[in-house]
Order: sequence, then C-alpha cells, then structure tokens
Amino acid sequence: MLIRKAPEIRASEITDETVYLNRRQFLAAAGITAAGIVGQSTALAAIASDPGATGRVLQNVSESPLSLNEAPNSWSDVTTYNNFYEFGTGKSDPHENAQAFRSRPWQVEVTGHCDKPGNYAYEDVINENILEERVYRLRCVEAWSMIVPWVGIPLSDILKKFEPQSKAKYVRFRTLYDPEQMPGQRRRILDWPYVEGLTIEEAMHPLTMMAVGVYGRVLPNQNGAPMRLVVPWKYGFKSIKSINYIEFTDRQPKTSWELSAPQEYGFYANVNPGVDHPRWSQATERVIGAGLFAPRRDTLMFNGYTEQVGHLYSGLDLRRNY
Ligand SMILES: Nc1nc2c(c(=O)[nH]1)N[C@H]1C(S)=C(S)[C@@H](COP(=O)(O)O)O[C@H]1N2
Ligand SMILES: [Mo]
Repeated sequence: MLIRKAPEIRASEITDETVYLNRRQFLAAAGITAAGIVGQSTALAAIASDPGATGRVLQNVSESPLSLNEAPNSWSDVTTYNNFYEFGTGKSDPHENAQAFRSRPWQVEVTGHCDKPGNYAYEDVINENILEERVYRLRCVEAWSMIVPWVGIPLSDILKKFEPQSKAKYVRFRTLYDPEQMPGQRRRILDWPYVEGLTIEEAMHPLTMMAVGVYGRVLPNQNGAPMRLVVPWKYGFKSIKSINYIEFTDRQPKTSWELSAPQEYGFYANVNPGVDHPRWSQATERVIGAGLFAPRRDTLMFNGYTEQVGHLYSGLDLRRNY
C-alpha cells in the first residue's frame, strides 16, 4: 500500500473541519437519551441537513452499546476518502469510479464445511429488520484512522444460519470479480479477486460485523456495497468489501495482501503499535479530518479492544503472527 507525502493531500481534506459535534451533544440536541432508540439512527440525525448524504434510509436501526462514545467523521470523509483498489488506488478513485457499480440485485455463494451451503440472495443473508448502528474506529495499515458509524448485523448471526460444522476452523471471504464494472481489476495490482479470512473465533466474535450501511443509510458503493466486513481491532484491509462468496474451511486461507507482500502483511493483521510495518511506524496514526496541523493520535493495541479480543491471541507470538 502506498503512503502519500504531505503535498499530495488534497486541500479539501485539510479544510474539511466539518461539524465536530460531540456525540453526546448531538444525542441531546436530537432529544435522544444515551440508552438508545430503535427506529432511526442517531448519526442520521447529525447529517439530516447534509445535502451530500445519499442512499436509502435504513429503518429499524438500533443503537449498540458497543459503539465508541466519540463523534464520527463527516459523511464526506467516510464516503470520499476510501481504499477500494477494484476502483483505483487513489483515495478519491473509489468514490469517483464506483458510482455506476451494480450492487443490487446481489448473490452470495456459501460453501465449504457447513450444513446450509448454497446461493443466497442479499435479502436471504441480511435481515434488514435487525440492523444495529456501531460507531467504530477504522485504523488503516497505512497509519491513518477515522471514526465510522456503521450499520449492520453481527457476522455471527449471519454465519450461524449456514450451520457451520466442527471442521470449519476459518472463514474465507471473496469480493466480486467483474473487470467490466471494476476498472482496477483490469490491472494486476493484486491477484484478483480480493480475498480475506478470519479464524472462526474471530468471525464469531460479537464485535465482528457485516456492514450494509453507514450513517443510517444504505452503504455507498465505494464503501463496499452491498455488504462488507468490519473487524474493528484489525487493520482496515481485513474488512473486505462487496462480498459475494463465503467459505468455511479447515485451513488458514491466504489473503490478498499476504499473497502480494508476505513480508509486510500477515494473516492476523491485528492493530499493534508495537510492531512496525517494515516501511513505516505503526505507533501513531493521522486522524482524517482533524486538520493538517493536528497532532497524530497514539495507536492503541488491538485498536483499543484488548479487553474484548485479547484472549483470542493468548499464546500467539504477535510479532511473528503480524
Ligand atoms: N475488496 C476490497 N476490500 C477492501 C479494500 C480493497 O481494496 N478491496 N481495501 C481495504 C482497506 S485497505 C481499507 S482501509 C478499508 C477501507 O474502507 P472504507 O473505504 O469504507 O473506509 O477497506 C478494505 N477493504
Ligand atoms: Mo487500509
């Protein structure tokens, strides 16, 4: 992955000091208690007046106690500063090149060690009546971060429907392969299609979610419509977008970045400020939207989720298993 030098940062990113309402403030302003509501996303209230926000509003979104109590980045940060190499390697390429992408109708192939394999329609995989909003920090391996109000379903709820067998030790995911729609796939930047994987324990962990929306609305294409993984304690590249294939397997799957540069990217990719990328430090991160002169933020072990996920890695050498 490329890191940009300061002169390549667009002016719009620097001046984008958009409405940094404290989350509690906007909850109060919207007349909503911290206990949460069902029916409308609270983040949605914060951007109700943002003319840039697009996409169908998702109904029946409940607030999750697993959310960070921090203000999310702006709609514009979340939907125009993206990594999605199928649509180009620049940060604004996905937003520019994914507009015409057909993310509906959508089929997902489910295969491997489970009792209910098959081809499922989006609607069979995602029950839009049980959506949750989860405000998580996204920490990219390139050492930048932002806070995103995702909407989705715990991945475990989805995977259980396919009835995984005891031989299912890992779950492998794949992005759609369609070079006609995805111009980045016409160039050999990666060995397409993009593939990712998790251990079954990681996949079933309550923090792991399948996102289908952001800011209370259907996920924009550039964010991985119609469904993408969100694994908040791992580097962003684990959160594979536009998934159309899920496989239960007994062998640790190879992932796209591991295949492309095994000395730089491993299977686990847990956020770890103590293990530097061979080409840059992982100790701190640039906070998107904070302004050019804002101090960098200290990166936290497991992106701040040590208490919740640390046990998954007891006995694992995190320096070797990067
Ligand atoms: N299929 C696919 N999924 C992907 C990527 C990609 O290039 N292709 N980029 C990853 C990286 S590096 C990051 S940081 C996140 C970015 O998610 P966002 O653009 O929604 O913030 O998506 C991840 N998922
Ligand atoms: Mo990333």
